[in-house]
Amino acid sequence: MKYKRHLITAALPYANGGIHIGHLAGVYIPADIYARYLRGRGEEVVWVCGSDEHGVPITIKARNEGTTPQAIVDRYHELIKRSFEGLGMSMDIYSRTTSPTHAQTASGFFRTLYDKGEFLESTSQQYFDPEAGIFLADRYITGTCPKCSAPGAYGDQCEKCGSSLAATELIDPRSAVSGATPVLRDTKHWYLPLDKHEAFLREWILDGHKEWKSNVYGQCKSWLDGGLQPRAVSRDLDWGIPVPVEGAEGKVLYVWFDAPIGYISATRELLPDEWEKYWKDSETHLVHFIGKDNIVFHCIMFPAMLRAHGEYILPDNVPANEFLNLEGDKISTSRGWAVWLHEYLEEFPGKQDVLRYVLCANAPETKDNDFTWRDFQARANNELVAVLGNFVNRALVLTGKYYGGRVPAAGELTDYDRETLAELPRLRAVIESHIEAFRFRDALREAMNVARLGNKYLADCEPWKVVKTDPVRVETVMNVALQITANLAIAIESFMPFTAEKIARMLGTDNLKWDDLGRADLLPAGHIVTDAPELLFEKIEDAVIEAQIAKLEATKAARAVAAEDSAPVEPQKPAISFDEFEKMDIRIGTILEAASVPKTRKLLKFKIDTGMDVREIVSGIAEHFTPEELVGQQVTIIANLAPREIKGITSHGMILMTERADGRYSLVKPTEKVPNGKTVN
Ligand code: B3M
Ligand code: ZN
Repeated sequence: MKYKRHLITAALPYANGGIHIGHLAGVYIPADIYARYLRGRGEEVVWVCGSDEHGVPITIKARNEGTTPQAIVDRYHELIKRSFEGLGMSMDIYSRTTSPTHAQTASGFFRTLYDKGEFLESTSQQYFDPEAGIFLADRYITGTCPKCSAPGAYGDQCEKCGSSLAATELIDPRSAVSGATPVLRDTKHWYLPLDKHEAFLREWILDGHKEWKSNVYGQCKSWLDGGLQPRAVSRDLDWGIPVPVEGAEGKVLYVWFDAPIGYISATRELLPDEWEKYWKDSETHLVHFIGKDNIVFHCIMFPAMLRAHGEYILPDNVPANEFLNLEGDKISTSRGWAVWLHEYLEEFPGKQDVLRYVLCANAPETKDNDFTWRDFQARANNELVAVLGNFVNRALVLTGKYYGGRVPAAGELTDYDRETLAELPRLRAVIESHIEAFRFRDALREAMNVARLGNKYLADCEPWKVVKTDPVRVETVMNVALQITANLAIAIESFMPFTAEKIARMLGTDNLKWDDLGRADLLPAGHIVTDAPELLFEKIEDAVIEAQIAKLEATKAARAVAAEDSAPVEPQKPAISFDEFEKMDIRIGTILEAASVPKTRKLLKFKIDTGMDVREIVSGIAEHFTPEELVGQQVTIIANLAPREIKGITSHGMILMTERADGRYSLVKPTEKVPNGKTVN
């Protein structure tokens, strides 16, 4: 290795929610593989992480829950820390940006840049809530979207049409804190002039780091080609690191200025006397693990900050991953569409490595990828159980059966034995080249090829048959199989540490290290291995997967209904005259018959007694009602709607109903039984 030491950072998760599989696949599992691998190679490694506890979303969550931001971050900091530990994330420290060390480090960093004149100061107009007496962050201002007229748009974005907005564009702005109409007031902020660092960043990245992943390099290039602008590094908020400048009361560091410095303060906490050699010595290899939405902050903003400060090194690589989707849809905490790590650990005890394996094998390394529970089951059963678990189990069961768990001496090796064993150092070299290029999916596949090599060797040598005719040959075969098993434990340790530990324990070894990988003499003749091996993995049944999918759908539906309860209602349609209303003939009728429409999923056809006649009406509610439960119900229909042909059936009218966000429908009907044909006015 060409570096004296390695400093690894992983994006600091916001402490306003749990960790989900998108975070793990994007950031934390790659970082853990890389850290474990380097440690396994005997390298000097420090991996820092921690909770990102400032920022507006945390204050919004606190307000919505009627509690304090500190209570929110305390809750989620603990949850995240515990979850990471449960999955074997081996960061050397998991700190937090509400720590005193961070406050001191971040404000000191700001003050250094301020004293060096690295900031621009500018006064601009921002919305102020006269009732609450505070300046309003964009998310705290709502109003009508100027682009699509939807109500409930925020000061920075309209969620209905997706437009990015400036708060001053909102029509009829309101404070989300007090409901008052906000007023524009002057406010001073400090700006990092990124444009001043543009030429340096262009040369440093576009010329100096052509080896960066193409998704990262490409995003940096488009940011730089777009031209960099000064970026505010302070905010009018009462939650965050106070700006350490006289006259800056009520102002805090912008969370994206504060948070990356969290990497530095975490290192200080971990190594009070040695942290500077990690952050200020050019022989440190600094790697940031992040998701693609953080690229600009880690490749443009933070390096500009570090350069402006002048004492720090810059990152050597930022191997950002793309996004992981879930069952074909974006992961969304607000919509409840996520698989949470803390829930997985509870519902799949002892299966940490199954999740680690699937999320690495399916990682969105170069493009967004999709996690499905069916794929999770398939990989668990067809790869972990059938390949890895099966090989280790056969090697140990046969050794137990033939030799009481004692490693037999190898006799004369055949060419095939030698070819097989020669694969081990080759696989080691391939795995190393992939990991060091941050290609963890490829590295994992090659690590699993050690197990495939073992399975093929046993299948080709058939010791269970040959033992009857040539027991001496089988001693060699089982010796080779056990050497492969020991190599496998080493090869998978970075990816599946829990399984590697189990294999090592069953092999009676606790000192296997990376540099042993590739050797054929790891288990000497006579060494004792377990003669009662435990199964490394168990099959995951359909019912388990179906329950997870049902849970996802139910959570999503519940969140949709909850969101609907607080969402702004559809704006009223343009007014109509009474005469126009008079044209509609709205009646009460009774459903006499109901049946599904063949070859359709959504349609039901009805025979409805309207008091005037019995007519056929088709309605798209087959997914929400059974025909049986509708027969006999009274309904409200628009009787004089022009007939429409639907799937070959002429529908004479429309049944009125309302739909909830989770797809539940409600019929609009009289509160007591009325004669069919009664008009509705
Ligand atoms: N808190 C996480 C995110 O954007 C953000 C990372 C900070 S790393 C310094 O999801
Ligand atoms: Zn809009």
